[in-house]
Amino acid sequence: MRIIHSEDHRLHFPQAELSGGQFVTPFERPSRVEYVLNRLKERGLTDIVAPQAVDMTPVQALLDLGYLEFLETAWAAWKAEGMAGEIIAANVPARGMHMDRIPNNIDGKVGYYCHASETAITQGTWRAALSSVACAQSAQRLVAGGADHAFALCRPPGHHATADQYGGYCFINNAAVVAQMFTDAGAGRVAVLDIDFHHGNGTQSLFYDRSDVMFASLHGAPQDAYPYYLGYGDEKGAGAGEGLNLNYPMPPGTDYATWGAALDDAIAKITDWGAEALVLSLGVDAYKEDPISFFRLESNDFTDAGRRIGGMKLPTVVCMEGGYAIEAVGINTVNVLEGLQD
Ligand code: SP5
Ligand code: ZN
Repeated sequence: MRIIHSEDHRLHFPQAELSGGQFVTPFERPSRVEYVLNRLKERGLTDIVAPQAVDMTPVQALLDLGYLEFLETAWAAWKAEGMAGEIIAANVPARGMHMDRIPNNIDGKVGYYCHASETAITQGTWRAALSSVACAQSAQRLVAGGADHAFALCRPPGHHATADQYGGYCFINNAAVVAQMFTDAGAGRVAVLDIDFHHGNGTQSLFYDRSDVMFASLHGAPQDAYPYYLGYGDEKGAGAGEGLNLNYPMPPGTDYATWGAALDDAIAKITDWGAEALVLSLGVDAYKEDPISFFRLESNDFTDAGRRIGGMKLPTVVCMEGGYAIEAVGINTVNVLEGLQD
């Protein structure tokens, strides 16, 4: 399996994450990628290449143009306003306020385009986000060209990013861009399977009313887990997309017996639907030791999950999402990839 990786992810290295009322070193940090790369090499997965240049056409087709311009220019505007620190949203439009009037003031604009203030934007965030989507796009081209699988070692991750909001450590929804590229190339049925611990609210929202992309997500129940306000089981899609959004919210303490049964159900529905291509949003934060999550998967469960997903025999683009138990992120990620290839 070819792996696509860009050093430019390092341009995004925020110093601060607002967590429990304190600024802490972000859970989503550059060394996550080093752990994955080291483990890939240990396991002989050494076909690692840099991405081709980013293609903004599908990104612009899928996402809000004002949002993209905001991401590109936010740092300069923030600094021009005299702000001393990293970009942190301090206010967001809430119940009873305007949801569609965009402030000129950068502080107001940041809140307009943000849904979770744990996530900081820094000087290099835009370029890192573009390098991440470039990795995903190069992986998509390989699979569209006939490869069984390709792994985009995306960082920053993407699945929480919507058409016009960042948050949850995500800025551009890499997996969604891949799905869009498949449909642009003529695929009538593309499935996105999201096994990150957190609900893929961004991906759900981007395809909620579409008939050509199915979205299935296994995640911590929104009553108990970020992103809190989306991811319930009764969110099934709308209009032409009715029935094509599948949420599997699960409670604290969920183990592989329960999680694997949800995975099997999602796999059966993707298969029955007749998906032609699969995008796997691969977070490994369902791991029992993850510091911000509450499932109980063991490392070998990730291998088994990879095998079950590989059993679909679909052309598959894997996009890296979350996973914060830093020493185990490489092992668990590579376990999924090895299972896929079995
Ligand atoms: C891609 C991805 O996995 N994003 C996850 C975003 C999670 N944001 C909420 C983090 C909450 C951290 N709470 C810390 C509790 C430590 N005990
Ligand atoms: Zn996650």
